[in-house]
Amino acid sequence: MSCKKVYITTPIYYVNDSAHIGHAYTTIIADTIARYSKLLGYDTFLLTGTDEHGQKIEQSAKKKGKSPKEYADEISKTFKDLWDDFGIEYDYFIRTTDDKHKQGVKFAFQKMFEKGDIYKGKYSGNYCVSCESFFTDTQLIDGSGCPDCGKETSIIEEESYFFRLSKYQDRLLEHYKNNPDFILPASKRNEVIAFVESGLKDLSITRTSFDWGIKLPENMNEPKHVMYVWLDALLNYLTALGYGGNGEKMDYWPAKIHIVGKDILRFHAIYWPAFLMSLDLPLPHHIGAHGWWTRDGQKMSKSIGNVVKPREVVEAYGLDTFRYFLLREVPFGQDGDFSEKALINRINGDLGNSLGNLLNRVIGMGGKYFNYKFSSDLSLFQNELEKVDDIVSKLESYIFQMQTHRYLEEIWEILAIGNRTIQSSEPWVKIKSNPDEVEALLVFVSNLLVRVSILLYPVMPNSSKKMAEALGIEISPENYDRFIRNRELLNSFEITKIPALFPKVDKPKMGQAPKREEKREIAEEGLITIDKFFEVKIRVGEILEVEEIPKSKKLYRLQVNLGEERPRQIVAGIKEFYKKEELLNTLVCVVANLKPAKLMGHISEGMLLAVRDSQGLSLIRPEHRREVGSPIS
Ligand code: ME8
Repeated sequence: MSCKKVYITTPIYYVNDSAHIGHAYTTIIADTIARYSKLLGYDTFLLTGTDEHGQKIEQSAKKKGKSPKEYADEISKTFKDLWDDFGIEYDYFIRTTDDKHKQGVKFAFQKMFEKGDIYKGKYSGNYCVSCESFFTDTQLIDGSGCPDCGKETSIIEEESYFFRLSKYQDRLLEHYKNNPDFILPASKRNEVIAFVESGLKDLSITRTSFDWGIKLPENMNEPKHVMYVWLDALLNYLTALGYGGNGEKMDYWPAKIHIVGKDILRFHAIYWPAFLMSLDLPLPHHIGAHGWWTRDGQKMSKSIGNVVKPREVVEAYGLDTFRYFLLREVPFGQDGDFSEKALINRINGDLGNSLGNLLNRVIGMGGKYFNYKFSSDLSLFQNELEKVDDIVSKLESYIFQMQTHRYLEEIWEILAIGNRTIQSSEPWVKIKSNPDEVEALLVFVSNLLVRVSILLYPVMPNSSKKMAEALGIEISPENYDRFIRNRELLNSFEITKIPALFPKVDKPKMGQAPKREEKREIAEEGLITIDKFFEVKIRVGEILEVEEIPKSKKLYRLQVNLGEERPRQIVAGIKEFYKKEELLNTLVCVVANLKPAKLMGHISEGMLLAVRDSQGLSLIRPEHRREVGSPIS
């Protein structure tokens, strides 16, 4: 067996938020790939951890009245506890506040500096605190909006050290060209290439505007500067292996794959390889960028209160089903939507009807007809076995190409062959006339299930172990070799009865009833007087103009007549639901005494009333035409 070393990483998570489905997704994919790699017999190292420096975290801590370190300790622990409770088999949990990490980052900085890749200059740029990123003028939305999160950026001018990113532009392009699977999936590769081709500017890598970060090496005598959080964070992939210290695990480098969300691909596919080139280290084999999760079709946000909390899902539906859903529901790289309905469909369909049912049939018939022991040769099923072998031979490549949904689809094809063969052989009829054929059928299907249980282990470790136990085998690298690589078949089985693995789910379980109760209580407590209601001035308005806002998918800029001297400008997030002509010269209801706010760089002087549900958004309008400016009560 090979003792190849495989290093797999998740992003390190910011400690200004608690874990949500996006974090769980990245971590579960990484855990799946790591478990698969271990089944293949590879010496595997899985890294995860928390990203704890930077202005954003400094500010969040301040809001809670805590020191940044206290705050980071608290949140970092919630991530670690979650992964422990989810059985994530990480080998090391790194924190960027660890001394070992700080020492490694300083070492790297010194090395890049000595190489001539770092120089001192002045930086003036548009900075988004939320994303901890600078943007060029052309990247901004409407002159000041952050292209990633939409929030206002501010101009920061400060003395800064720069990394000569521009020097690596050609080498990066060369690398993408020579290694077409460096960025996975392929669809994301072109975006990165286009960005690099458009010209790389040197990167500001120190800050003097805040304090919560790693200081520069002492011999540089620059106490005001702290390192840019992305330089600090990316280097975690090396410091976790002992880089800049005892280097004891550096033989795991280069990483097999860094798994990241699409929003942080640029940092991993451009900055990171350039830093590594500067440090004269080999580049990772792959950067795998996954898509974005929404909930019931809507972007998740704390203010809407629709963030999917992984613990809640797992408490309601179980860990393995959640893992299966995440990996099966969307092709890696594409955006996905979480809804309880979709999850329940996967549980009742794929897991209950196909997988659970096949196992139940073997246990049921095996028990009833053969007292749980059956044996036979498999000559009757050669054709079916060939088809299964064909599928099994393709599976390994899907995993490291990050085609986890394909991997699962193909396993379900094996299950379909099993279920179809039972259906067409009608064992319940044949058991009287030809019990030998029924016995052979059960041996055949049990062999399929042996393979499926091993293949599913990386995705659903607990259920597949139970399946394997029922079939009398163990899940191990040795058995992966026997049953998957060498396609060995067993001629006899002694099986054990186990309870149904995936009982049918009849109705949603994620604590909906209590939530409604809670809401009612809040509603009663929150009763207001009529006077309070009249503090809100709502008026009838007529839309006179509708304009698009460049680069905004959601917003229109409207001019609305409220019967005043001049029309009001209102920026409204209704573009996805209304065409311009459906709005022009129509009546709407407008909150007229709302404090003006800036949205994507445009002043908005009011708010339209609308209702939003699972079918979309609908404006609230007067039933009959009424005079503009009329008050609504
Ligand atoms: O970016 N759907 O940390 P982070 C899918 N500290 N994935 C999502 C998501 C969603 N709705 N929301 C977030 C950072 N993510 C940096 C990483 S690595 C050297 C430094 C993903 O906590 C996001 O894409 O903001 C990212 O991969 C991960 O969660 C961590 O996000």
